[in-house]
Amino acid sequence: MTEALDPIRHSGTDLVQVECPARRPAAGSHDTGAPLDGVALVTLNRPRALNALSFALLTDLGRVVEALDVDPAVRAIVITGAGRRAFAAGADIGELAEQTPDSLAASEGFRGWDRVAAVETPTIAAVRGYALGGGCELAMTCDMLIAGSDAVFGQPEIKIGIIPGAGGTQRLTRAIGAARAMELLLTGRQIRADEAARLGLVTKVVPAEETLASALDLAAEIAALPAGAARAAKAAVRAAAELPLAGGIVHERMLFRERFGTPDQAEGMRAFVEKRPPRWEGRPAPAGPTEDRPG
Ligand code: CO8
Repeated sequence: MTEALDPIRHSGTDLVQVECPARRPAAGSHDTGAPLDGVALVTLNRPRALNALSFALLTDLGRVVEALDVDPAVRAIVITGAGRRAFAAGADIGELAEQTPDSLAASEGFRGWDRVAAVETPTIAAVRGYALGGGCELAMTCDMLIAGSDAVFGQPEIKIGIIPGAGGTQRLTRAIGAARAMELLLTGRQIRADEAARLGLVTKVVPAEETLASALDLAAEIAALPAGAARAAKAAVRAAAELPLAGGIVHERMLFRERFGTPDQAEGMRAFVEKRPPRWEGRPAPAGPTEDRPG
């Protein structure tokens, strides 16, 4: 079970709220359903500024996801935005306007996206409304992306004289291909959920009101499976974006071998042979870096 006294893991901060375990919103009402075992919900909480990602919010977000990542009771993390209008409308432009090349180089602000990217626990973005600039970059940093039918994605930085600076040029290109990414990055054009789905940017599109419930359902499905295998699958897919094919296959083989001898591998295969449901162990301690792991 989770440690009841850790405020970061269980309620977050003013800017980044945490519900752990998350509760699934009941369809058509404001009531909440039963707690979802193993699922944490992280909510970006600046709805009046369309959840613009200030440096303070990004710092809190990094602290929160890192705390959840080492909580053995957390096996999937959903990130969403407060309110219906936005996941996040980008980095806080008021703050960005004050920056210089030197201040940005010294800033910890960039690390918010990197800290989300670095967690080993599977992450899911639940996007309603605007996911623009750094908000789109944050959604793309997650492993899966559930878009409400009202979601709007884009990298509009060119319209304010800059370019994406939190991975947008790289992750958008990997997600939808260079020619399509170029058009979106060089025009700043916003796209709606259905186009984002056609381009392969999102996992699936759902009716707007069902966005969070759908993301939580996906998280609960993943959290019910063996956590070590889920982390290994995530690490292997992530390696595909960073390694040449031959290196990626070597990495996958190493992660595959590591599963053997784990309690979950033994239990999963024994349960199959005995024709009964498996009983999964708790999550193993997060693995430290090894020479075989990329980056
Ligand atoms: N930053 C700060 N405040 C914002 C932002 C933002 N990105 N987006 C919206 N807001 C605020 C508005 O200022 C407004 O506040 P107020 O009510 O006090 O005036 C409030 O949110 C509501 O916004 P609007 O009135 O503009 O609402 P509209 O429905 O008219 O428009 C839009 C919605 C289209 C989303 C519009 O707000 C908009 O264009 N926002 C900016 C989108 C944008 O350009 N995003 C990219 C920002 S740059 C970036 O993200 C770079 C990331 C990498 C940098 C890494 C640095 C560490």
